[in-house]
Amino acid sequence: MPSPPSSVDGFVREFLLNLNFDRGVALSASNVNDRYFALAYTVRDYLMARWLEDQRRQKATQAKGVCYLSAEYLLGRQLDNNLLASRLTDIATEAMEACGIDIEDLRAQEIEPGLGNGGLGRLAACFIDSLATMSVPSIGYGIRYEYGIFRQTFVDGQQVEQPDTWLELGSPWEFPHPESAQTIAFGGHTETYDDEGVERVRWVPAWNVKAVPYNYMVPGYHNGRVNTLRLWRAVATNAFDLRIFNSGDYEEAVRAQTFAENISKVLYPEDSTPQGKELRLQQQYFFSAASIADFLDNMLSEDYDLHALPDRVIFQLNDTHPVIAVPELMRVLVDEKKLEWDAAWTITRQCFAYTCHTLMPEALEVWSVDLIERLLPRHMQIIYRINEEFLGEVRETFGDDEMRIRNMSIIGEHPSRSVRMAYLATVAGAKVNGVAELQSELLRTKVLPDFDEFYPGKFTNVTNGVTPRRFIRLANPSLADLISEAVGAGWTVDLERLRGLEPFAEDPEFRAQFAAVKAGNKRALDKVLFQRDGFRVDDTHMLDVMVKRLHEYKRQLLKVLHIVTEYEGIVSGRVEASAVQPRTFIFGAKAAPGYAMAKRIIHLINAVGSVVNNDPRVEGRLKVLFPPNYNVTLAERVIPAADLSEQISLAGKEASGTGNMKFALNGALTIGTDDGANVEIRELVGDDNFFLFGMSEPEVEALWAKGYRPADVYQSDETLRRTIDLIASGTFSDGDRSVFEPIVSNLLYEDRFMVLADYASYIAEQKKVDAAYQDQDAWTRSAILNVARTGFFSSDRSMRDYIDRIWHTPPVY
Ligand code: 26Q
Repeated sequence: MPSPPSSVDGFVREFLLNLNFDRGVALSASNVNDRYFALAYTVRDYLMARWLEDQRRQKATQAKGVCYLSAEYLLGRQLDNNLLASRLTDIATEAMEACGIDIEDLRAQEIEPGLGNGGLGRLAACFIDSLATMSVPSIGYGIRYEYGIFRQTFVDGQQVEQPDTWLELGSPWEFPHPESAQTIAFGGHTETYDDEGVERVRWVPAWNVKAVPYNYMVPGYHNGRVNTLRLWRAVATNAFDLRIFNSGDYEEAVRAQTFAENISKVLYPEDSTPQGKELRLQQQYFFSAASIADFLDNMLSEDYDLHALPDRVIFQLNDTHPVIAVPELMRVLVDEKKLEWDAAWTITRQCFAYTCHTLMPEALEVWSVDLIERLLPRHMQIIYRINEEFLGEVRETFGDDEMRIRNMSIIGEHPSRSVRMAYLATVAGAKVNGVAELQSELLRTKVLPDFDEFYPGKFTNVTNGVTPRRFIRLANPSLADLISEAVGAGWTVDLERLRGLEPFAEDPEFRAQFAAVKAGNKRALDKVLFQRDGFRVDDTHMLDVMVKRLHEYKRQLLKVLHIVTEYEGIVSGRVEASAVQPRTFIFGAKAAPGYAMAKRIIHLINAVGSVVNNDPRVEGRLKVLFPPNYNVTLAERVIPAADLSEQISLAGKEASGTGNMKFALNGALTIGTDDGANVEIRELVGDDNFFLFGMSEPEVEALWAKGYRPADVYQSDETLRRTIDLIASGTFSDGDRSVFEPIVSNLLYEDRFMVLADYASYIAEQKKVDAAYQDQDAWTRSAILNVARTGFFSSDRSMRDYIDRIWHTPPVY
């Protein structure tokens, strides 16, 4: 076992051993990938003793812990994070230098594991970082997709998806454990049998797959803890191999193998309006069942009394994706462990809690009864019984109010029979939480009001957070140093200490330093984007950034209208170019491959960019950059350089947002609606340090009720008319009016997300942004106050809230 990190020499020695004995190459013959692997192995080696110790301890203490069940983990690169956590950054840098290697080249070699779509997956990654840092007994369970979120490219301004081959060269961070595989069954039928006088049900499945765990280290920050992230990979069971020999039908056997391994092959790139695809349900059950079995088999002491399971574990459901774990635990307890139904249900309903990440009804998952019956016949029976008993209780409380019964039923009838997964999660969960105050309130009062009435106290809020280790310390090292000089280094694990920066906002010297950090980050971004995409970033420009998945509700279109308005103003001669505050607009956004309107909007952004960036009349004033393939790695470069953070969703649609928090913590000011966590950001930073615009959620409701006619807005606003007309004219599509016609007519005649209704208010607020930016010193003061006052948004605080309100799993030191 390597000794703790002590010397550069020791590190060099370990590194060379790994290079020679694990990679099988000499330093002189090694390529950058060999060196990256050897460095990663060296870091791993230093973490290993603590990891083994923590795995032993989680079992030995039998303290209550969290199993975080998530179909997605958007981890980002591991090397830097693990160096930081283990205090090895400096030693490793010097050691590489001693070997004649620039560690920067090795960092660049890592392909981030993009095993998530966006906010929800990144949140899971922040949470496991915080749990490790806070010494909370916990394990993350998920899926080891062979292909993560697609790599986005642009061809003629349109999104083209490429497979994400992140495992092509292997990953040094994973530890496969085929010997600990679980067998996961599917299909078949159920039958009843007599078990010494007790009637029981037996599930006779038709096929199965092996779930092989791949473990990842999750090191806490400077605390010597190393938790585990366990991701499951699907492989064919031996049954498939046997078939090869027995039947001689080789092709069929190979087909069956492919079929099994498809389950963990690819991440579904949709992050809303689930399509009800069978493979997706297979993925959900696959990882949920494997995780439950793994916990029961490996984490409990021998002869554990299952009635006490709620004292040992809470399974946190990250959205409804793992909800099938609920009937699975029931099946295991009743059919396999032979507990009474009532006892099993009492246990189960204390062992789960559910986090809801949306407010949009169309995003709530439902699965057809037929599909569940075919794939998981026993689970369907269990769901029916849960529903029957639940509706029985509802009748006892509310009487035979059939309307209400139908509305609350876990099984929906229209348009066809389906299981409402959010209802199942709400019935089974000890607690149900939203991810920001506003969303939790709307969830309780508007989306699930009957359930709130039936289960008083079940609904709660835990506002999201982000890890300051990755999103400040690693992403913004110069800001991190400046903060540490001012308030000491403790903020990394106690983010409320950023409050100590408040007085520094009044210090001209500190403001100058802070401004210099921002300018430096812009230059660093310039370097990255030039290398990556050939883009240039001018550090005298205001950097106005909108990075997030492409969704109509997030309203990237509103941002486009603003840019086109600015552009039209100048080229029409009504606005003097020299009077315009130079701005660079940066977008980052992936669209779900099947989301046609989202893809059109991407096309429009690129089209506007290419016209604006090539028009000498706006040169030096307006620039639009849309680097393809926005991911965690790019986020870490873009966010620290931003001046203005665009959080402009229609009020009542964005559950929380987490990018909004990352920007504020890195000293960008927000222009935003009263939506999601923006509300809490504004309360904390103060109205003077936040650019609010647009309708509130009640105003949105009122406008719908009154009747919303976007064409009327268009008619009555001259600036808006010029802007839309310019898009409609074909200016951004080589004169071809048809290209963006669907966008224009959608805006004029439908506009579900009320882009036009908020347009005037947005433009007016952007004028205030321009004016505010003229006074650089005042802007910087505001930026510092944003950093100082947003310590609340550490995911460490989110974890404390989960522990206090839901989990009751204190740290174990
Ligand atoms: C479900 C079924 C089938 C296929 C795909 C899906 C699916 C996958 C991902 C549905 C939703 C997602 C992701 C949702 C998501 O990222 N939501 C965001 O979660 C963030 C963390 O709480 C919030 O900050 C955002 O407001 C919310 O949009």
